Amino acid sequence: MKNSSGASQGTITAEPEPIDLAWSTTALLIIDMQRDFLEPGGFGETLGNDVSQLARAVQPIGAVLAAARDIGMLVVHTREGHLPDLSDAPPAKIERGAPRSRIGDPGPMGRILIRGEPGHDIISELYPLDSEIVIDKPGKGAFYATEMNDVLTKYGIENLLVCGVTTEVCVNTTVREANDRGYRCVVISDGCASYFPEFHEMGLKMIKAQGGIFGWVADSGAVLKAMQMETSSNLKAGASR
Ligand code: TIU
Repeated sequence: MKNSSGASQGTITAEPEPIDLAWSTTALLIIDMQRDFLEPGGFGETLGNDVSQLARAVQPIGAVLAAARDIGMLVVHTREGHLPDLSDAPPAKIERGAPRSRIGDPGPMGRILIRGEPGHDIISELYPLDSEIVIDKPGKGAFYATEMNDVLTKYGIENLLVCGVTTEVCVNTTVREANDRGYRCVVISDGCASYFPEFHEMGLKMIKAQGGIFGWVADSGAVLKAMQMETSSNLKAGASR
């Protein structure tokens, strides 16, 4: 479907209300789908979590990622992690709690939450293409101490389809940062997961409450339905990237 200015767009059935998005100004933002959070022996497990709770988000994200690739939508992946010398890791983060291993300690997937280590990498099912953008972030929010805003501005992005892990930590922090910077965020409910199912539910409710105080929430089926009304030629023919 084309909007009045000729750009291809779709309407996503979302809460608190449907939202119309022009695909050329929309990016798919996949937060921290890293082995360190989803696989045994990584950062998530050292914090005492059951990492199997996050597996449910993989298939829905994979489906939306395939559709985004098909219509030529900008795809941005993020990874939480730190430099090998830990110079970007605040002591207050390293020292937090009583984990079995701390950030930078050796583990079965290399040093915990350190850039370049096997555990820091994105899971194979959602591995970025060379043409896609990967942003490394030291914090929970994807805008803090990263090039995120510059990259999105360069590509003319105004809207974000947001998914990844965990719902109430890095997804929520990033959506709040994005919302304050003027982006419309649609969070893909089944494309997010938490180690705590109740936090997942509340994390989504916090986003869509009060008329969508931080953004919109839609499931992957609704997002796919809106995207698949596009033919790949529609967007690719008009795409400048
Ligand atoms: N611990 C937890 O739930 N999450 C994080 O530490 N990082 C992200 O959410 N990516």
